[in-house]
Amino acid sequence: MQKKLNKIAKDTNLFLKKFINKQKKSELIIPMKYGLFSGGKKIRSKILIDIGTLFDLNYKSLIMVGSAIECIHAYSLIHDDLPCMDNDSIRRGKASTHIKFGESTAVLAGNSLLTMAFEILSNKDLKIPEKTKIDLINKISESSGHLGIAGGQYLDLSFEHKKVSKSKIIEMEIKKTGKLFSFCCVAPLILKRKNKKEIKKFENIGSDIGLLFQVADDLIDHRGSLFIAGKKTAKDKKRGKATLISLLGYKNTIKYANKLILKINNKLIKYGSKSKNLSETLEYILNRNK
Ligand code: GRG
Repeated sequence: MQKKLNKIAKDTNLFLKKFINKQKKSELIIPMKYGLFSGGKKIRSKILIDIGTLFDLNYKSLIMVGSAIECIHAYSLIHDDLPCMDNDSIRRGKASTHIKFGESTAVLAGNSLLTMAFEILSNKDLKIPEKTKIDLINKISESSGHLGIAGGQYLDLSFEHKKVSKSKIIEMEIKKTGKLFSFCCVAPLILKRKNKKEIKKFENIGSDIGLLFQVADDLIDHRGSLFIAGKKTAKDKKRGKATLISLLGYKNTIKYANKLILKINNKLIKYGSKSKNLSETLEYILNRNK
């Protein structure tokens, strides 16, 4: 698993470096690269490739789509660390982008990474029909906006120090984290021009993967260490964050996560051995320590 993840991370970074190097230079390139290349597991690209494997899709196109996803992900992390959001000074074991370059630069580098995702998906080297490009851009925009990452982040901040129901926590986590995973799961079906019903099915699988990912992230915060996680831990309790652990307790949260894995795997049975990579990724997501 780690070997496959490393290869995907290497290929994604290579594409992104070439893409950025082809552009005219600007002062924002250095903080953008800092946010984009300062580590990162590239787990979203791995999910995209795993689902792409179910449909025998071209690896190079998937790496390009994955690179767009990683730009949005890097943007969300830069903004998440800002003082007006989660106010974190360490990310991936290094100083957060705003600590290194200042707040206004971090905001602008983040915005530039968001728009770079659209540049990647609309660029001529991505050799897919125009209609498919538009559908991909439409879906990734929806996943990032008020019904997706930004909306989820809003809920996350507004729930601090409040008693929040399980369904509200799940809604927040699916938006904040799940929507981008849903895009990873749906993009291969858009590339294959699959019908709406099939797309919906994979959108739901993505929501469950996102939920699993977020639960695992909360578990790391609960029991992890800064040295291994590369970011401060034990923050959620201090900040009064609404998480499933705060509501269900540690053991029940692990049970909940295992049930999610079972649910996702059951939906993949029809793909036989082709779904092995994805099942492996799900185990990795739950058992990771960073
Ligand atoms: C609209 C894109 C956008 C952002 C603005 C700040 C914000 C709104 C949203 C924050 C969303 C967020 C940071 C969700 C948490 C998701 C999460 C657990 C991220 C950690 O992902 P990893 O572990 O990170 O994959 P690495 O470092 O491996 O890349």
